Amino acid sequence: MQFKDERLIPIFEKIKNGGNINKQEALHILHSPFPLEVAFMARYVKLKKSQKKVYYVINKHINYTNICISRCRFCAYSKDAGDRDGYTLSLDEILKDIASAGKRLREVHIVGGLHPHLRFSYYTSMLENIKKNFPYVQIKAFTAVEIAHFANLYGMTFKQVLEELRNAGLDSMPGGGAEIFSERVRKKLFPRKIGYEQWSEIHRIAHSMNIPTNATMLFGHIETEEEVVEHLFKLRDLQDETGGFLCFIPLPFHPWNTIFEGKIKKATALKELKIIALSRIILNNFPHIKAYWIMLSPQVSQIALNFGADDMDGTICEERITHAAGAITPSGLKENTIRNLIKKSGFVPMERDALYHEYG
Ligand code: V47
Ligand code: SF4
Repeated sequence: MQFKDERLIPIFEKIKNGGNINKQEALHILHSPFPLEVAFMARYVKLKKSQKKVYYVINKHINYTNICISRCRFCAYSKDAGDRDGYTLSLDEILKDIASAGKRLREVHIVGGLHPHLRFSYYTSMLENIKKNFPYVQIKAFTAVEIAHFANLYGMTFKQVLEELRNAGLDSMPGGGAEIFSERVRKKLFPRKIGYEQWSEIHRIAHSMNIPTNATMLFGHIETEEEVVEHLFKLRDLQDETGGFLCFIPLPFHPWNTIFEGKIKKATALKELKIIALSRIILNNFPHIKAYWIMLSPQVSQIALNFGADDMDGTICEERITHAAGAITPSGLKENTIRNLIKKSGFVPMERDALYHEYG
């Protein structure tokens, strides 16, 4: 590769030698006037990790309640208790929903708002009943934010909460609630939500119990580029320490139906792609980078595969959080559509489960 951006040459040397880039180099990657050269470097890392494979899962998202005491300022999904648009799914509704997805379902992704009144048994019996009725399904559920909420509400330690949930059937945890690890932004956008200290403590405990987890980053709001880089470096250090992360998912902020509608525009596709590439390059110790098509669009996700992503999430069926914030993407995709998106980008579709076992 003949780099037109000469500042990328020493960066690529480091990447090829398996080294870690520094913060200045990370910022240069975001500023480089040659994004296709950045894509080339990220693709190099991707090919070394997962060759030409791109993973997807037959899954279903379940958002059990939109009632939430956190009311983050970027969230269009949550409601206050007592609001007439608030809802909480019953166990029966959840089980029917899962049954409707058919026997090839491999993963349920369960997250919800921080509900002030539900009993802990609502969550444990949800997991137990899912396992009992659908033993072939793996359960990826509850962000670190929900775990912290359960610990507060029910007077338990993080570890006790995780133990009870694991005994009830929890297989892995999603990466949400990380937002951006900046106290400055947290105070402005999500002051009632846990910050990096507690988020990382909960993931550390989960990893020590062999519960694998994911990590996310919400970008394209009021964060600075330095805060993006800082977030990624914190995750790289945490993964060096525990090794328990499976996948990183960058989430572009959707401003519609939030206080930022008309004030902040959604990130451009180019910015989304640069963030995917930067993530792949910095997080060289994460096995997977996800192009979350619900937020990126199927088309941008397809291009993201050439910017270092190696996972397309899955069929999803019905998504509520991003669609409340104005997403115009479909709410679910057929398996064949995902496979074709992957093939048409020149990659090999690989069905997986929540733990990345392959079903070639
Ligand atoms: O934590 C909320 C984000 C997250 C908005 O682990 C918004 O595999 C954009 O974490 N615009 C939940 N984003 C989604 C999530 C996730 C999704 C897919 C896969 C996985 C995984 C995790 O959604 C929240 C928050 O960061 N969010 N509001 C919004 N207006
Ligand atoms: Fe609640 Fe999650 Fe929305 Fe924040 S992002 S208000 S924690 S549902």
